[in-house]
Amino acid sequence: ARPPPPAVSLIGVPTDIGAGTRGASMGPEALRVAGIVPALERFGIEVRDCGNLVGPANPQRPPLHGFRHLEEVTTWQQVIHDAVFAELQAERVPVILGGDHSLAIGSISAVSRHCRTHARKLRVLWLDAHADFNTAGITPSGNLHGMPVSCLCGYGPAQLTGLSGDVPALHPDELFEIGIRSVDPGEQRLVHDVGIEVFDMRSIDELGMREVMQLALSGMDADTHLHVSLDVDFLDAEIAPGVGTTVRGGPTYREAQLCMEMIADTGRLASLDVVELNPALDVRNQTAELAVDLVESLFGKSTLMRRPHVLYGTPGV
Ligand code: EXY
Ligand code: MN
Ligand code: MN
Ligand code: MN
Repeated sequence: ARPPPPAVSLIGVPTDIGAGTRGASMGPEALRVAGIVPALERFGIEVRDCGNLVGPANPQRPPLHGFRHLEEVTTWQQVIHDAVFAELQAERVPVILGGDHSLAIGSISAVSRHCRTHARKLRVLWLDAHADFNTAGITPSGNLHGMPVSCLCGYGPAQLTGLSGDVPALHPDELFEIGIRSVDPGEQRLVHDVGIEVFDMRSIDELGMREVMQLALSGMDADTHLHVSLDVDFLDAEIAPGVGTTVRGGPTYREAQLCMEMIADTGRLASLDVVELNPALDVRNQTAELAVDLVESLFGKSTLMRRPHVLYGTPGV
């Protein structure tokens, strides 16, 4: 049977310091306005809204040595790491309301530290249009929201790679990227050389979302901590206009729902980032409302009372 509903802690991260376009700093409030608290409470989940973290303002400076705002981003990540780690240690499920995607350096570093402390296995699903695997040497923009995965895997400045207390915070074999359809030339080479498992849109077209998710969720067990990093630009731009870096050709509403439902079926979701929502670009808060819909599915909303699923085993076995 499904485990009892988890206790959730919402942590707002109102910053756009790692992005090229301003506005993601308003994301946490837009998700609250879209009803994220009652949406979760409806399932019997105890929700604590921890409010918003506080960090440096966006200085809007040009890149320096391949990074924009490295010092300010670093300060944010330390604050995020500490807040997320505290909720995990209290046996709560942190849901981080972004904020640009650089925040995942802090949140996943905390998850990694927590897993190490409790001898748990880590699985990260990175749902995104982008690989987010740039480095200072290859980035076309200097924006740190294009670099969180490389930093977590140990490719980046020490102040960002070392937050978990161990480098790398995330091993490539703990990570699956899904929905990818925009990778810069130097980034393509690095993703290939490091051996990141990427289910790009072509894989979803060819295999279907169901098989992709079976592969991405296979091999988990009762000791696995599943972290989902949901960049709302994962979604097709037609249904999710409220993001700064839209790329056409993303998952449809139903494909995205199936993705979330299959994650919920594992019963292993233990932490979540919802990032890159940009209310300044949204239309009547529809992207925030869509994100809340998907979060409901992630926490187990389903149309029917289906038979409780067991964990996904190895495909074909
Ligand atoms: N790859 C591009 C860059 O590094 O500038 C765009 C990155 C966008 C990152 C978004 C949030 O996922
Ligand atoms: Mn835990
Ligand atoms: Mn991203
Ligand atoms: Mn993205």
